[in-house]
Amino acid sequence: MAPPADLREWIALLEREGELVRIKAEVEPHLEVTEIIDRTVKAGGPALLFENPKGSAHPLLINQFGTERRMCLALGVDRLDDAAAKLESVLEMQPPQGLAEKVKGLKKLKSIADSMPKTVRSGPSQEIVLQHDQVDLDLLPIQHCWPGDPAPFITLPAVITRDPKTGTRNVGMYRMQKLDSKSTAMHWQLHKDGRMDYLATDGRLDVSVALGLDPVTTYSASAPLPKHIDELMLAGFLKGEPVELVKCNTNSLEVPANAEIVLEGYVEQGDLTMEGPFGDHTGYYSAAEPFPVFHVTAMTMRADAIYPSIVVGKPPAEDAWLGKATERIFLPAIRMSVPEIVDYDLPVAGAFHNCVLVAIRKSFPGQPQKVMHAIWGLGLLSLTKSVVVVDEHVNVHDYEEVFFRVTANVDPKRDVMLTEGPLDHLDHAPTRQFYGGKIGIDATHKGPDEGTREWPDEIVMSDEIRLLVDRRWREYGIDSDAEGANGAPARRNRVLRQLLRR
Ligand SMILES: Cc1cc2nc3c(=O)[nH]c(=O)nc-3n(C[C@H](O)[C@H](O)[C@H](O)COP(=O)(O)O)c2cc1C
Ligand SMILES: [Mn+2]
Repeated sequence: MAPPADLREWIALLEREGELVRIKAEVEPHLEVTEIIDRTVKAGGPALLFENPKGSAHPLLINQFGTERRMCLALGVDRLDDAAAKLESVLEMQPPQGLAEKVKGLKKLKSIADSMPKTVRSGPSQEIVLQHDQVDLDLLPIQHCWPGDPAPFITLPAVITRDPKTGTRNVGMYRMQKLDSKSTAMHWQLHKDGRMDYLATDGRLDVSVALGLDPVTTYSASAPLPKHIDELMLAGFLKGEPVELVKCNTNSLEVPANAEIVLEGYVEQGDLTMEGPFGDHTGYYSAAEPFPVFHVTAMTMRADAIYPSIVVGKPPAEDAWLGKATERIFLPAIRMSVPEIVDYDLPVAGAFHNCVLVAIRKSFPGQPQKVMHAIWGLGLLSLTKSVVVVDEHVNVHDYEEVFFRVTANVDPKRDVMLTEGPLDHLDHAPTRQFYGGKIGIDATHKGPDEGTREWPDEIVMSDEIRLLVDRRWREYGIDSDAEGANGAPARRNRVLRQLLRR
């Protein structure tokens, strides 16, 4: 099933699948939506379309990505790993042998060629054009998310810039604090590509912001691609068709033709404002800091445009599944440079940058430490504060099992590595912002070649008896979710429950 072509198709799909509730009651975008959505997300509830947000004629869509099922529907896959598999098949391409393989190879290459965005003459995102004096952010139901926030924030934007030197496009998701009816702050954190584009100009940088896209393109804005790769190409690849773009009216950029709303404008060197505090995905308020001012020179939209939003806060929040999609989709790319990685998990409660659990196929001493260093050197994963390494047969998504391995297999003096390096912009724990301690825990089995005693055998039931009990299970009349060859369904449920636990 192809992913939805625009936000409206997406809403229709959610509705058909029983995944969306329309709310007719007038609801206040100031805090009230947050409390509703926080309860809904934490209960695994549906996407919500607020049809009458107070003070705006535009409906507000929220929680479109709030469950694993919806994230899969968004990407048009049955499992998030299926999206990764598609990428893996391209990354792992080998020189083809024989005609059949050559044809298959060409198909894969075509899927890459078809991923490039293409410019079209017109699109619904420009049905209405408000320029200069007509620009009015007050038209939108921008949410004031948390009590300590100083203003409303646009929370689900795709922010588009071009590198002034190379011309490469970048699309990122960066919150935007509303300053007045024609400007916002632009929260480009220290390690992000948008900020690099900003720093590379000595004057003005054109910026356009797309709101209300098809879900794959929205997701792609949050994906941590290397700087030289256009996120719209990833979107095109995952969608299986190119993202269509239209030229902006008041700056040099192009924006998705299918957007609900577009803000065109610019930022300028030296033009900064205090941004924040903001109730952030760390579960705490991130401190007020200076960030560039985004001046809006045009606001274009569809007639009856729908405004998209998301609330981050104490995990788990809606962004959990955007993060999980990235975790899955990037695994094949990570394996390209760290092939011993079998699987990994970024716990939602660890706000993604605080903790990585990684299972490796170990074949030499020091390999867990090699993998820790590799993670601390890989893209935005380099900001990870703690890395836990386990053996390949450990299920890293089962946090109780990881806890078991860490407590059982670790000699703290031998297996804990403390080091230091760059930390996430939002990490409030280190003494100094951006830089501090890191911990690596080697919870793998060790053996004499690593200078330890003989490692004991793990307790495992024989296959013969397990199969026998599988076969006879119903006969015992015990019933329960322990049913199944190896308790897999029970374990999966447990993992899901953990994810949702506060
Ligand atoms: C809901 C949501 C809000 C985000 N807000 C910000 C933000 O305000 N500032 C920021 O630098 N990154 C933010 N991020 C993370 C970036 O979108 C992410 O790191 C992305 O890779 C940035 O794109 P870039 O790598 O092209 O810079 C947010 C992510 C999500 C899912
Ligand atoms: Mn980027």
